[in-house]
Amino acid sequence: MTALPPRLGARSGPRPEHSAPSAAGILHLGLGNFHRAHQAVYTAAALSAGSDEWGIVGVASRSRAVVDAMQAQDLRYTVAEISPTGASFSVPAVHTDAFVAAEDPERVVGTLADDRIRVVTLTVTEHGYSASPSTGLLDLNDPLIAADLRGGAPQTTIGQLARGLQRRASGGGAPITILSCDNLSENGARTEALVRAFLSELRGTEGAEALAYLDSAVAFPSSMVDRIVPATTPRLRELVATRLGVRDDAPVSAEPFTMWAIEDRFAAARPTWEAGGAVFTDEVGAYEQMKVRLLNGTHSLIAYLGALRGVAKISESIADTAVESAARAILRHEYEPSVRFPSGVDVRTYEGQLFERWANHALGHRTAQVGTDGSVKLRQRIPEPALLLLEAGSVPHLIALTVAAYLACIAPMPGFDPGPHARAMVDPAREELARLASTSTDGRHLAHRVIAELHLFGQDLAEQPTFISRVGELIDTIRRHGVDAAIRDSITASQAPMTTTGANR
Ligand code: CS2
Repeated sequence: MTALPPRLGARSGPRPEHSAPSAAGILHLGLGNFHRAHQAVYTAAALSAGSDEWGIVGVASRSRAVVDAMQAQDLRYTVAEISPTGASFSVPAVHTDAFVAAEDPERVVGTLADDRIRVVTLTVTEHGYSASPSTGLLDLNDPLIAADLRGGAPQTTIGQLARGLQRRASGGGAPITILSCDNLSENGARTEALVRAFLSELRGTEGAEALAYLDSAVAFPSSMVDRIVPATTPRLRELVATRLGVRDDAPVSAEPFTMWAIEDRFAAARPTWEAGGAVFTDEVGAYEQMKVRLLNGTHSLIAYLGALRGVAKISESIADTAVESAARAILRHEYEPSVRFPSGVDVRTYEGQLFERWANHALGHRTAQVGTDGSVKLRQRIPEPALLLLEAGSVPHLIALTVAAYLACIAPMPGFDPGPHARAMVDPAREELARLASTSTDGRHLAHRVIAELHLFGQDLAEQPTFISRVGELIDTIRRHGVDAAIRDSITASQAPMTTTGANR
């Protein structure tokens, strides 16, 4: 019998290349794979460069799995960088503690109020901000927000931030920076607006002290984060065991590409993340737009088309020439015209890198993962570029195809089977959308109810009948003639001379 490999820990496995943190200066909310392969890796580089007071207290929102594994491994885990030509491994050891917010929300508040914490980073996903999809404002109808406003230990991220800042304000109010690292446009300003909305809803003058503290000592810079990080698989655990000779129950894999653009507007000290290649810039808005539309928007299209074509992986989806043509068309004709590129970024080089990154077959990034939470992700990715084109008199056929393919996956009409990868997608709006699909007469009816009545993609797109009926037509093409017919139809239409939106007015 072969002996089991020892568990990864301070005494087994590769030694981190940086010094151990001497203190925790960062509280991180959202201890998922993305954080562990992104901010944690930049923080490891900062520690290597000598700033040892920047350890991270990592907080998982609900799940114990990563926290338990990290605690059993002296807070270590492996990052496997996977390219088509091979894998390389590192073991960041930047966390000083890890716990689960849902089990101990009071501890989140207490840690945020601790003066030694000077930066809070967030990767809680688009869904984690408790914003109404229709208005983008704090969703006061969300029962968890309502409960957090009533008091008691807060369960939502916005509630935790607001309650933590309230406690910090009353305890002397040392300056602090809240840094969103999620794929939302203007993520800093949006996080600030949501926290302020929460505090403003508190009874009487309860939120007044914290609001004044926000004015004087709290900064919410924006940041653009980028690295493709798949969910962990048993194969990754086996790869780590074989290559490093240790058992790691919480490894993460990631592509070689990584980028972090941060607005340099911190209220207090910050780690020297530039040691890991982070760019501090006043052009974060441009970086965000470029990334959220070109990478994420096109990623959604590739995921939904791939799932409907029956493929499990993003790399398999983009390997199909029809999907590749759809991706090229949406980039060139529908996303690029809406983007102001950051200085020094060459659009063709960036686009070339995107296709290489999506084609990384060794990474195993799944269509179901990218297709998950579409109701909140698409809201960030599609409305503005679609509206710009509609206002200029042309129809964004491939953005319409993205929405049609999304609805075909999540809200299939009776008699249409979108396949196993679509069924595996998780979405907070799935139940409601499925109910609408089951009682809609055809694709147009469904598109109308979702976009015009439910305002799933915001209020402005709700008033665009040409777009809505194009989405409806494409839903019907997908269910009657198949996804390939819908791809052909959208590409042909997007190449036709400018379509007028006369019917729109
Ligand atoms: C993806 C992103 O799941 C998704 O929707 O588009 O997670 C994407 O992989 C990252 O944003 C890349 O930085």
